[in-house]
Amino acid sequence: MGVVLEHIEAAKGSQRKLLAVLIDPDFGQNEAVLERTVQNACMAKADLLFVGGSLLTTASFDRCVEQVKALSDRPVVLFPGSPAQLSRHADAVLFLSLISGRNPELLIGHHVTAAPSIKALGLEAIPTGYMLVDGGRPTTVSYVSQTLPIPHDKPGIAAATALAGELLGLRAIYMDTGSGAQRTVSPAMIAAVRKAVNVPLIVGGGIRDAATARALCEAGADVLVVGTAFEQDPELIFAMSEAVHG
Ligand code: 1GP
Repeated sequence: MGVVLEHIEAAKGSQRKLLAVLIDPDFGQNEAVLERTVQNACMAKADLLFVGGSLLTTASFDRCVEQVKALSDRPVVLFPGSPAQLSRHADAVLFLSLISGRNPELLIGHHVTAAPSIKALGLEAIPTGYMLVDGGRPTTVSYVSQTLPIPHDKPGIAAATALAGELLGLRAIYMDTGSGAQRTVSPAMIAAVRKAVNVPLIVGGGIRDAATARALCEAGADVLVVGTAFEQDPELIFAMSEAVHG
C-alpha cells in the first residue's frame, strides 16, 4: 500500500477526520490566490491537497501541481478529470472509476490510457470508486461524464453501488455532488454507505460551512473535499479545518 492511502486508512482507524482542499488548476492560474489558498491550507492543518477538475481550460496543469507541491508540506493528490491530468510532482493519484455511471470510458477506458504513464511517473495510484450523486442541478462533471447521478434520496442505490466497488477491490469510495453543487450528499446517504463498506469514504460537492462539514463527518465521511467555498473565501479553511478535526 502507498503512503497516502496508508495515511488515510490510519486516520480512519483512529477516527480522525481529514480535510482535503481542492485546487482547480484553472483557478490556480491566479498565482497570488493559489499561494494564499495553499498557505492557508498548510497553516490551518488541512490534511491533503487535491488538484484536478472535470474540464480544464488551462494548458499548464503540470506547472500548477508543481507550484502546489513547492508551496506545501501536505500530500498532493491528483483528482483527474482525464488521463491528461497527471504530473510527476504529485504524491498520489485517485485512480477513479465512475461506478455510479455506465460510461465504459470512465469505468475502464481512461484507465488503460493512463496506466503506463502512472507507472512511469512513479505515482501512487489509489483505486477509488467515484459516485456522482444528484446535487440539485447539472454540474460540469455530470455534463462532461455524460452520466446520470444517483438520486439524492436513494441511499440504498448508493450503498449497493459502493459495496459493489468494495467487492471489486476498490480501496476508497468518493461520493460527490460535483463542484459548486446546490446541495451536499445527504447525511442519510453517507450513513447508509458507511454501514455498507469498510473502505475510507471521501465526500465532496457543495460543502460551504463548518456546521455542514461537521454533520457529514458525523454521518460517516472520513475525508471531506472542499473547493469552491475556499475559492470564494480562502480564510474559511481555518473554520472548516477546526470543524472537521473536531
Ligand atoms: C468537486 O468534491 C469536489 O468534485 C468539491 O466540490 O467545489 O463544491 O467544494 P466544491
